[in-house]
Amino acid sequence: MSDALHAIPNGQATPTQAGIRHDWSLAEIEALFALPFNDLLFRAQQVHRAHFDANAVQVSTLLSIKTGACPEDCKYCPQSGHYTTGLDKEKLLEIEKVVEQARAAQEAGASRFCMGAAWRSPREKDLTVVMEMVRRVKALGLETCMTLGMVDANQASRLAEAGLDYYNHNLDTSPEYYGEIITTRTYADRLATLANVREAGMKVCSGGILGMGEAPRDRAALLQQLARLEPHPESVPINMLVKVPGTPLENVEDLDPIEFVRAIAVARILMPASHVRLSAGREQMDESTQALAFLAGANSIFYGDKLLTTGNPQATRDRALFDKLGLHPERRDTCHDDDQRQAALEVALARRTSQDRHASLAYDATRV
Ligand code: SAM
Ligand code: DTB
Ligand code: SF4
Repeated sequence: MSDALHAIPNGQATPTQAGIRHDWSLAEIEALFALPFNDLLFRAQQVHRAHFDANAVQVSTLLSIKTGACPEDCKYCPQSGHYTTGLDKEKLLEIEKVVEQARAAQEAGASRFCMGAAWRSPREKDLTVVMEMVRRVKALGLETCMTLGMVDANQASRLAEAGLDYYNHNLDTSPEYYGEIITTRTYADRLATLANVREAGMKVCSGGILGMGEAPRDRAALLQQLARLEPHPESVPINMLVKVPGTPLENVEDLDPIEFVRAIAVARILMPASHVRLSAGREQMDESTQALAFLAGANSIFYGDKLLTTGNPQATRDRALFDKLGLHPERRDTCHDDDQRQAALEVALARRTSQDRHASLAYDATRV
């Protein structure tokens, strides 16, 4: 076994728009969940193979760039200042430290570096620092992702202009169950941030958490909301709740792993061309469940022994799992990505220029 994950050409089919829908009804989604497991996985495999190399897995590494003391009250989160979880809070990391960690992740085989901050939303002085982090990490040749809480249109544009490829902001659960989990920001706030990210020309990473005591219908409704986003998020992280002592959800009942795999399969069918990430919770999952999740269409993971504040399988264990399953890391398709990104940025820029023009016309008109 080698020391790092090495990407090899994966022969990935170009994702097509054929069969992409945004109008799945709850009844249709619940009917997918109700299929016999083998039929559901067969269908998910067919969709997966029509859009991707079924043995290629995108590999991202996470770093918490600002930890703890968050003003939000997300009941699952060890970083919320509302709960006592024994976490050492930290200020925003120095840029050099972030670059050092990004280089290490790249050497270990990651193609994307995701930086997370425990903020409700970034403050002005923080934004200029994280923009520099983006520039420096991108200069290493890594894809960049950030999750910094809510962003308005201006903040999203500035992150995009700094070169940020992906912005992660999760819907977390269904609109109906949401109020049981978070009271300090609304579902509509989350959708507004996702719209700002999209408008700015960045790729969207959005998913949720399962195993928070939600009903089966909530899992279906979460996936319905994600599939309603147009276009679909390029990246859909499906997290299994990591139960952290001190959080209100520390004793919630475990979700059956088969139900979790079903949700991955349904996400794959609803969002055929998106990367579905088998996200948090892998450390607590056995290899068979992870293998089933890959079979159900998961094609992305977090790699490296830490998520933001909790553990993730050791890189050596993941390399052994990839070897055992014959999986390989997906190679970053730089040219394709950069072309797409450039086109999206140009559209966003043109839209902003036209909005600015309208704004100044309106202003002039009122002065006359
Ligand atoms: N503070 C920012 C925000 O929430 O918008 C970004 C960081 S936050 C930790 C990113 C995501 O991590 C959350 O939206 C949630 O989906 C996930 N997450 C947090 N704690 C988790 C846990 N204990 N188990 C699984 N996922 C978790
Ligand atoms: C996502 O959906 N999961 C990641 C990432 N996006 C930022 C975070 C998981 C956090 C798990 C708990 C922790 O380590 O603090
Ligand atoms: Fe704060 Fe994000 Fe944790 Fe919510 S999920 S408490 S916003 S760090």
